[in-house]
Amino acid sequence: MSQKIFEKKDLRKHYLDDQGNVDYIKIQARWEEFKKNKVSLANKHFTQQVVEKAKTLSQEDQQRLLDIMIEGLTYNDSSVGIAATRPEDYDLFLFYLEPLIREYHKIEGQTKQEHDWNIPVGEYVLTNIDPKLEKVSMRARVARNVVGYSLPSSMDKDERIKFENQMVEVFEKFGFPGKYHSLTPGHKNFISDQEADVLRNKHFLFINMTHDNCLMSNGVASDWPYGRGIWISEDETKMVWVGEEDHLRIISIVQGNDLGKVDQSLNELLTGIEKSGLKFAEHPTYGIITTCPTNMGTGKRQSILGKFPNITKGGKDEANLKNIAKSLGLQARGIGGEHSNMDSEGTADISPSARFGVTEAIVTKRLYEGLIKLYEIERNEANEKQRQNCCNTF
Ligand code: CIR
Repeated sequence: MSQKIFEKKDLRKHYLDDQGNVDYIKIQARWEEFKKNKVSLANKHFTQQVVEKAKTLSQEDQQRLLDIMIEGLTYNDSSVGIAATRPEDYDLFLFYLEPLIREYHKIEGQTKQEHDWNIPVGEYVLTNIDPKLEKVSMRARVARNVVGYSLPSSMDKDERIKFENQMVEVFEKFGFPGKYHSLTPGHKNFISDQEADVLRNKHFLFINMTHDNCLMSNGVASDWPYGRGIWISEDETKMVWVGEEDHLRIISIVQGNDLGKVDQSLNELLTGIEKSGLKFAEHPTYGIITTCPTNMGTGKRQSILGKFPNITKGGKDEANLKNIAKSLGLQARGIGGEHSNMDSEGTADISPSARFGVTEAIVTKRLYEGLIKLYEIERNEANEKQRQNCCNTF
């Protein structure tokens, strides 16, 4: 039986008193209940001091505070459980969010996000790791939110449509040949569900967000599919998601073996969008402002799709790859992104975990250095398997 998915506007009512004000007793009771199982960062950092400080805010701001943690209050399997509602949340609620951001990004002492896109072409070449890595799907993306709009978790339908239309104007004149595909019913660039699925099968377009409990509960998926779409360059190497977890996810996909080339392509696209006059939300300390605190800093995620049949034992032991990747500062996900599965060849999307306190250039370096070690482990596992097979024949 399919599970009913609830929306933010219904969920938040559980944490209000009879007058419609935020009820901290109800919130704390829920967090305590969850502590028996899994403790999200939103839960862990909602201390008594945070409650006391929160009570000094206006009721309007207290309602916002409830909104930013509604996902964590709803689902016991959230690991972070936070979705910011507007860029200012990272100032107003810093008394709650700062320790959480520090813990997630392992920040010690004072750190200020710096940017550096000076990523050399010809230095991080995958065939130097393994000659078989000649034609690899390499991806990089940055998350961006535009100043002047609420973040996706608290946009209303009109604001989503207005933002999408502003982006269509950018795409029409920013100088890259390509096409915008809109999921908004009645939009001049509308595409059908079938056409959208073709783009999903190519791993270009994001999923139907209403299928994701987290995104439904925190309001990011509200008003689906209004204001959502994707711009794709003619050669299908550059893309922009509009209206997913952040206003924009700016993406480059390159088939090849030089990690620097994907960065070059991504930076061209990002610069093109910036030159069109959009101003991206940025925090003086925490860098690029994103809906999920996990993406703060560079907002950059860079990955390759690699095959790890030996570490994953033919795709049956995804956890082994995830654990090894983690120990190397990498994340391993399925081919369809977070929460998706790997195939029988152990095909996984591998990226560095670091987003904050590293520059864009360091993200690429970390990916390359992590891959050197990961492929070495894969080769060792293959050799070990071969050795066992050989001995078993006697
Ligand atoms: C959680 O808290 O478990 C989810 N909201 C996912 C956190 C991972 N990051 C993300 O979606 N950008």
